[in-house]
Amino acid sequence: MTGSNENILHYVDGPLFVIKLNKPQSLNSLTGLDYLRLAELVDKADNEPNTYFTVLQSTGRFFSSGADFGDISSKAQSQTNETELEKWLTNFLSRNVYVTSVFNRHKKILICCLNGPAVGLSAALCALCDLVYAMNDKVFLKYPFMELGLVMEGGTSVTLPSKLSSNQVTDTVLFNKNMTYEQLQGRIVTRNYNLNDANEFNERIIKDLKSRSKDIYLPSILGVKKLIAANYVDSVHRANSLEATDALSFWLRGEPQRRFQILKAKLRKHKM
Ligand code: CO8
Repeated sequence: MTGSNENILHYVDGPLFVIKLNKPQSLNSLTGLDYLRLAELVDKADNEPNTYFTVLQSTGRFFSSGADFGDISSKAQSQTNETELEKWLTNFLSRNVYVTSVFNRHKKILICCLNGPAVGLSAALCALCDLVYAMNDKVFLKYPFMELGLVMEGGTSVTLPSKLSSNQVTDTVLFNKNMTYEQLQGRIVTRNYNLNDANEFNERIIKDLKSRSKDIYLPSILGVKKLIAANYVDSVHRANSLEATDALSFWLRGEPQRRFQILKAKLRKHKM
């Protein structure tokens, strides 16, 4: 499996396959390899015969601050024999398309436990989950694609307008606003635990899911997932391909790399 075991932990507990981001010191920013490892674990959960719920959890004050700006800057500066097209096909397009499609085709119930904000591609993956639980009303999702010289990605051109109002999404994404708990409540976030401690929040969810799953015939829930997913899976696959190929032209202009470098140099940070 790709990447370090320490950055993303996982374990199986009865019908649950729990995946936990474990880089709180960088607010759970993820390198290209971390995103690949996350996708591999999600796929592993899909292939575990006794898994019905794939639970994404995290640590510290953010669920995830998105793509690691240091990683992208070092890829941008690396001197290789590759053309820019080859470099960004590998480091952007193929990874983004793969990670997004692994989430989109997942057959188990995908649950995102927001202990804090999620940004960028990680926030896009959150919008691909079937259930999203919030630790409290301070959580938000942020899609700073405009500020980074990018376009929508991770299926968000379909998932966000289908879950929220289309004009609200346009306003939020175009002007780099946070998607607040008030906007997410009942649309993306399905339950608020009203807690302040990430460990307690994570443990409560595991306990709740185990207790709730005792009373249901588990194979039926996969049948429900399959039927609901039939409404959107193809649209997200199509959007994933369009989004990534459109974004590639921005990478070839060099604008995202320039803006990630500014973040890395700490000359600027997103308004929260
Ligand atoms: N990458 C690397 N390190 C990060 C990141 C990140 N994305 N976010 C935070 N950190 C680090 C900070 O550098 C800091 O480290 P240190 O303590 O060593 O200085 C630590 O985490 C804490 O961060 P802050 O001090 O900045 O915490 P604040 O609460 O003041 O600010 C923010 C939080 C506003 C989230 C701020 O950290 C920020 O703006 N981060 C950048 C977020 C971002 O733009 N992410 C990328 C989103 S776009 C995306 O995900 C799609 C990219 C597609 C390419 C994928 C290729 C595979």
